[in-house]
Amino acid sequence: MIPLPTDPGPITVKAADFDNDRFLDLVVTNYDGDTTSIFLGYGNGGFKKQIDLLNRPGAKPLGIAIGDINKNNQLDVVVANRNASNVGVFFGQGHEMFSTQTTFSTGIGSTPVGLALGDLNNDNILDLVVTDHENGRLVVFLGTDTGTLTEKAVLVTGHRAESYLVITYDFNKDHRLDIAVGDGD
Ligand SMILES: [Ca+2]
Ligand SMILES: [Ca+2]
Ligand SMILES: [Ca+2]
Repeated sequence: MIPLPTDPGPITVKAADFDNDRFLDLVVTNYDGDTTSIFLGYGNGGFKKQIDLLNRPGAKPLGIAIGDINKNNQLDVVVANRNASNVGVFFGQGHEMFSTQTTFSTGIGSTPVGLALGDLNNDNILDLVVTDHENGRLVVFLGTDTGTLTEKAVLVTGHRAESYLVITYDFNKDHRLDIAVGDGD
């Protein structure tokens, strides 16, 4: 194992090829550091420079979803800012650059933790599902081709569910994505 230095409190890690060099890269949310870090992979198990993206102080970034939200052929990073009650999007700009964070509220008092991207309404634009851990809710956002997320629905999982992980998948093969959510911590 090769240790990678991160900001304090690394909590979630996901892999994707952000710079289109066919080597997988890593994105890490640093819960205590209120940052999101990207490590670009060499392909030999090594990683080169770290890109540090700033969440708001105290935001406590947690879950991560990766996809091309605004359809510019650059992967974007969506982060659940648990204590800021929003999701933040860092838009990929190419050349190892990302935008500053654009936030979308998940509701006053909400505690967003888990994220899943998928095209829920079959318009060829990614949509976002967010688990609201403490309140037993799922918040569904529909995407637009400009990268804006519009809140579409709030689904209730129940207060005791304490849902965290969420995925989208076409479970019943009707060509419409379904949502599955894991209960509990
Ligand atoms: Ca790469
Ligand atoms: Ca993009
Ligand atoms: Ca869609």
